[in-house]
Amino acid sequence: MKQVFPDVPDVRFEGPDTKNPFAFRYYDANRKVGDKTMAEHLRFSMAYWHSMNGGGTDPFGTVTAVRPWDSVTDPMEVARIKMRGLFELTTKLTIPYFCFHDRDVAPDGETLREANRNLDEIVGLTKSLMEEFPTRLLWGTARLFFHPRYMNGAATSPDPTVFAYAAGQVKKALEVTKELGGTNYVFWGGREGYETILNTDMGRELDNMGFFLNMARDYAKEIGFDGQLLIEPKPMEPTKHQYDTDTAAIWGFLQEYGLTDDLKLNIETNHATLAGHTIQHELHFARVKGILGSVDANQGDTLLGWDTDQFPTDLYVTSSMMYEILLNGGLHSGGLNFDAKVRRPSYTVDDLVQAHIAGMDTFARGLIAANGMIEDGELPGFVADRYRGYQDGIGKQISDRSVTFTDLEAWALDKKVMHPASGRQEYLESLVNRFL
Ligand code: XUL
Ligand code: CO
Repeated sequence: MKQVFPDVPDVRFEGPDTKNPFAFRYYDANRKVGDKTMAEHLRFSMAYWHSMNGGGTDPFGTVTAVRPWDSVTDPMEVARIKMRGLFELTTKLTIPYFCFHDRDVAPDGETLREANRNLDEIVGLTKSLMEEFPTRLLWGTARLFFHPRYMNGAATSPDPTVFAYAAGQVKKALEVTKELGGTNYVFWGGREGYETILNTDMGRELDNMGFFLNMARDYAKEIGFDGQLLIEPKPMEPTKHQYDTDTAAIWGFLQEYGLTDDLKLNIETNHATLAGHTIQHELHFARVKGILGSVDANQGDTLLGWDTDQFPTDLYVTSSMMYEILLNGGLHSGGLNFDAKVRRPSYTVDDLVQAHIAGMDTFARGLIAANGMIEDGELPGFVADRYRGYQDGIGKQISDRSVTFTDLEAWALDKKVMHPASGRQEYLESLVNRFL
């Protein structure tokens, strides 16, 4: 069969000195870092919606991207070409996984039944492509934010007919994710939030969202889907406020609605930026609560208040991410999904390929740096040592929860000077720099 991207070469590791823009300088799939290979640590994934559907549009301008299917008019034929194109590109880039929303890969329909029929045809094609290519599904999801019916949210819509439709759509998306051997399934709230509190019954909306996710979890179990369910935080955009604001807000939500055993988090770098956190904060919080599932790897622009979804090229950021991921014992069934789009002026296929290479190399370097910090031991050792007071004396009693306020007052009443050890922030920041 004719290739969709015949001009894209196989991308391979050539080392830091290569001048070849279609080679990896740092990502060396089989190189061991610690106890695993780079490929085992990093588990990269391509996002169908950006890499196949992204055209470079913005609120001021139309499509700039030039793609092989531009002259094809039949939407089902375009869908077939793009899916084949995705398998080709991931294979040439040695990206082992991809992710998709239901409506990314096949045209919508007048009814849910019609949309499902279109989806089934493309799922059939995808299964046969999986026999021909090594690419596998990291996660599937449902697009519950694009169609006008979802203007007020899906599970949090004030309109129960929209809630019902969304449930039907997620049911099907879970089925096809299972059929394609998906390792995870993602819930991203999209418009689960509000534009104004003036028209919003927040209590009912949150309860409905909790019920919706309980039904989704139950249905996943009913059909024997053994992948991990993931929920993705984002504080705003497209709506003014989204309930899944950040990792900590979701942790509270999962506890209230009885979902902590079954849902973990898919954490996105740019969403952390929008929430006013570093991505390290978000990954760290999820790690200590045991809910770090997967990562949408991109980067935002700290000077802009929107979700720019840029390819990750900031070495400092990827190092801090890989530090948390290594301390988490890896991503397990999750991966690093490039939920990232090329800039509007980067309109060629070469730009798309080189953007993925840049992201993969930046994470490879981040992995090496983070592994260096952990093997060196000074940084994690400093943190452990900072809390050593909790190992004996009054600290041990506090750790054992064997004291009351009255006991602590009695202990403190006549103590004169309490001067904690230095936090040594500047020293630690320069320590991190040694590994970059
Ligand atoms: C939107 C976003 C989504 C989710 C999947 O900001 O990140 O693409 O990752 O719905
Ligand atoms: Co995302």
